[in-house]
Amino acid sequence: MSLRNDFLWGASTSAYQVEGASAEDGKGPSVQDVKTLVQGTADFTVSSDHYHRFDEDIALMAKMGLKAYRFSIAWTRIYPKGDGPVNEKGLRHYSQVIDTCLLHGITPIVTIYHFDLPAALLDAGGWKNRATADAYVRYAQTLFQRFGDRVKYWLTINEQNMMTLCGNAVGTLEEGEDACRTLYQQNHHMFLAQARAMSLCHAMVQDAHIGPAPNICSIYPRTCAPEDILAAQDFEALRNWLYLDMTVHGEYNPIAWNILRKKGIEPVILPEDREVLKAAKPDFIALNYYNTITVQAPGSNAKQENAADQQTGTTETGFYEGIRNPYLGRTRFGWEIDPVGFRTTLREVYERYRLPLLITENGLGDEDAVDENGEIDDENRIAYLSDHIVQMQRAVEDGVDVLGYCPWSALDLVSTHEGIRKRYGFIYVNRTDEEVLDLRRIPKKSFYWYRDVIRSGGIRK
Ligand code: BGP
Repeated sequence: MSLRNDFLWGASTSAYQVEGASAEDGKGPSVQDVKTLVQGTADFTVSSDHYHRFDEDIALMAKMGLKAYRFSIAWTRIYPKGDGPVNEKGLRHYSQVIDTCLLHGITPIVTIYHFDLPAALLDAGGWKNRATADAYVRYAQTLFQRFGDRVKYWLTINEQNMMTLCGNAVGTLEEGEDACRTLYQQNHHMFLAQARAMSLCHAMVQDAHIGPAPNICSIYPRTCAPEDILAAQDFEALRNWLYLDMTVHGEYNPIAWNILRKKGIEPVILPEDREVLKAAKPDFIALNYYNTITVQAPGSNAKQENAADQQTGTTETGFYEGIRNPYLGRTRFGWEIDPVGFRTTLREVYERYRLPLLITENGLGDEDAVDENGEIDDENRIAYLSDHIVQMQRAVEDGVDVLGYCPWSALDLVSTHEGIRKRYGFIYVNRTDEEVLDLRRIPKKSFYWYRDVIRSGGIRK
């Protein structure tokens, strides 16, 4: 094993999924607070109450041995309407969170924007409006100004590719005939916002490291039929390389662009955009990995996958059709499990861009239960994470430079569209989708297991 000495063993959360206090201390509503919830799932008013309990939670993370904590800042705590007057109470809160991390020797890794666009900006047109990119840049500038002395790792936008490909799952899809074209225009404005934030961060923050945080995975062809290979290439261009080519090289991926053009949904680019996009350079690539995806050429015989969330639902008529991979098992919530695919993904991304990689999400959503001894025996999660860590280590042995591993999630939180029934944490939070209960924290078996992995610097296998 040759992980770096300063390897960032960590864990992740995002603001709306963990904090609660959704209208406290001046916070404005975000799209997550106003969206229509999937029936039977908790809303985000209390979530895991991390807003009030961050002290206790970060102390537990320290007990687990975390070297890093990846969390997001709620845009609407800093700018309740997305733009306009700043909310000092929101800034004070995150300043305390950052100081608490540092007190425990935990490196804060801050996501600037994780699925929670201010509702006021949505009302004004959301990301399809260029002014949203200006508001994002002002917001990012405030964060760099206030926290840049203490935060050295920044993530621009969480899963921009999923907001574009699965707008229905994360609340960015607009209804109407032009929905697809709008999505790619929104996407273009997010590219501009990200590029400007990266350049600004380098100008304002000493020793800054900033990068994107898309959801990236290897795409498998169903067979070695050349048509299936083409289908897989089309999908990986549209899902992976469109985002990373733009972030790293400031250019649209040609294959992806051609798909957009053929579908008549390519965005409008202004002449001045090119310079902005070219000027920005990330220091690393952060990526979220849950599983690989398998596709076949359009019109093949195998049954298509029709589910639609960020890890499934992968059909683009005329280009590729998502199918089930018969070689892989699945989680209780239907996501395929592919640790070796984690290794192939890391190799592909590193070979292509030669930038250090930071894993910002990976994990198992499961229905954990407290047993009669008051303990949570989450063996499935331990097996999932263990297999993925081993494959990450193999990727490092293969020559991939990995900065750190921050699985999802540090503690239980409300899933984006499947409620708190779908748990991911190392720390159990005592609540259900129906009842808030006492929100007591209980370290799961995986908590102690991960602590030991961190202590021994990885897994020897
Ligand atoms: C990623 C998101 C996270 C989180 C995770 C698990 O796409 O960045 O916010 O939600 O997926 O997904 P889910 O909650 O749908 O199970």
